[in-house]
Amino acid sequence: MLSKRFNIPLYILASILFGVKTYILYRFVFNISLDNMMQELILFINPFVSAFLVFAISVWLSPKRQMTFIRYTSLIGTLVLYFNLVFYRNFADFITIPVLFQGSNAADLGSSVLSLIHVPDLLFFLDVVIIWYLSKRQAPAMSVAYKKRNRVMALTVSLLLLAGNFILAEIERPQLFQRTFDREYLVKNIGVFNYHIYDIALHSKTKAQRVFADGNEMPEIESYVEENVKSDDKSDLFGIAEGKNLIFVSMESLQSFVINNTLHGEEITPFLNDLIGESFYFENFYHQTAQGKTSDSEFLVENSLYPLPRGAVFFTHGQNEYNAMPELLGEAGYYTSVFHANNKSFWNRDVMYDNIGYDEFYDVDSYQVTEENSIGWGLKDKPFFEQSLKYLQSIPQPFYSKFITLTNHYPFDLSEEDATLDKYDSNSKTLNQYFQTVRYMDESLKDFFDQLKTSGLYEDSIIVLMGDHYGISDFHNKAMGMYLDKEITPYDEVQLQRVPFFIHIPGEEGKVISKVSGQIDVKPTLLHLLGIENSNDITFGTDLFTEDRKDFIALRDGSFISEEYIYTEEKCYDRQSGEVLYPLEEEADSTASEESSNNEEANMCTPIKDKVEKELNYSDQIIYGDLFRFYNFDKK
Ligand code: GP9
Ligand code: MN
Repeated sequence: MLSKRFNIPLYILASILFGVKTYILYRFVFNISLDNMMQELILFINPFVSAFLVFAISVWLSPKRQMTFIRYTSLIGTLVLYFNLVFYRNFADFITIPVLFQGSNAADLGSSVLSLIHVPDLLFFLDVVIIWYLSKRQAPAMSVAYKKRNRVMALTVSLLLLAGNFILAEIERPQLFQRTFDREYLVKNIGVFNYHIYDIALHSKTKAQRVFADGNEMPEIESYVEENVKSDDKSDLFGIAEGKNLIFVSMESLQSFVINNTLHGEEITPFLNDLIGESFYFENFYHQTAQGKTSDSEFLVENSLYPLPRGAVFFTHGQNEYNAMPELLGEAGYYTSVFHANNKSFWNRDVMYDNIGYDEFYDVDSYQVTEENSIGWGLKDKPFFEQSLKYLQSIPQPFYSKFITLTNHYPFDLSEEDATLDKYDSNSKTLNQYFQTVRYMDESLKDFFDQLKTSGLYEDSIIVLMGDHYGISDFHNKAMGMYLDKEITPYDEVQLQRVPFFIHIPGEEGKVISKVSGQIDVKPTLLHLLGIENSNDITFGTDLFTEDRKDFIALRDGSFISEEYIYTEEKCYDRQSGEVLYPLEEEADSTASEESSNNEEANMCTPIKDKVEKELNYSDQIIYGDLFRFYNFDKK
């Protein structure tokens, strides 16, 4: 009747009703943050796109079946939405396949499920009732034997809509699918149904790679690690911080080039510069992250394994077996926690943290976040540290606590009153603002140290500070070149991947350490200082205080840095001078003969390059195959 009068085919009516309902759910039940008009637009479009995509399939069916199809699609679709709604009420998150089958979560939900179902929810099924009524009572009038032309038309329209939605999503969040950093982002951009399809695909792929692994891969990897990475040496510093609290601060987007450097004649990081004098400071320390950004740096630190070449390992392999720091420290009697004022599901942290043995995750819900105390990504670093302190004082000691800062994140926005350094003046707004947020972070760290001192926690703790990854990409090379007063070559790009790494042990004298080092080395180094024996571990990094160390740092793209060389983009450079050693300029174009100094054998980077490839590949195998489930870390 309804659709007759307006002459709307039932599948279109069903799509509209379902779309409206989904949109209401997105907008008013799921707490989806919308930062700009584009996001609003995408969120508005995607419910209708997905609904139309499915309901439009009905045009290919016989008139009678059409009605059945539309009826059940509407019912099943509503149930899927409703399950998500109930799940969301409890977990403020979207269902993933692993979570659905994860015992503890299901049990959590089971006990409280009744309290999550509300009577007004019945309204949620209103459109299903309408569709059932129309499809039963008005079937003869509403069933249409669609002509082939109309069928093809419906299919074309649904695919075009889908493509349009995906294109907008890609513009809004580049590499959405490869990065898969947050379920909320996925739902926001492609809708809850496409998100489920994606989740199922990702899950099946991960499962398949796991299925083909049987543990036979491990001995080869083990002997590689034994020969190339491990060292039996213990430095004088072994156990120097035994029983102390470990406070780890992940400094968002902080690169080393700002350390001991100035802007407009002023120090950019006065606090950190002073801290160098009282800490072990590693001036040639590299981040080794890829698409998983902060989460990749966390993965490196906790496991001393490499993150993956694509995607965020936190997301794609958050359920693997690991032998991570929180677990090891937990066994040694530590209470382990993470402090980070962002959504717990960002980077799938809730799942990963639980899996690697963290006792507690103080996420955004543990903080008072207001309009005044936030900027950009959320709570500013100063109130973040301030508000964290009460928790830190209340947890059992010794503890391992990781703090993840946020203010120095792209696009590096800061309000006037928080800025204590003038902007830089170049063609890059990003770089211009970066110095201000870096300074703000430096001040927040100073405050944090003061708070640790007044609270009495300082003396019993060691404090580790690390830059998580670059903040200024090579996209800003021109402005960066202007600031550093040189032209940025691929060699400099590698050198710009240095991030600050401080180990501050109260009472210990400071020392600047120049050896080449990286995030892969953090776990063995910290365990060494805390006096924790971990001889069966499989790691690709080594303790930074022992002499007998693996002599290169591999970046995730296959570039590497050794004491002598830097290799990147198929060129081998002298690390100190930056001079190209291979291939040699004058011969680069000539047809090199066998004897030429430009054959591969003359490339002094080749031996390490081969090792780097091997090592990255072993690390990937461990993750893709979930190989640690076959490995006994307690043997001997
Ligand atoms: C988000 C924070 C920043 O929670 O870790 O993420 P990033 O984009 O740097 O990975
Ligand atoms: Mn980061």
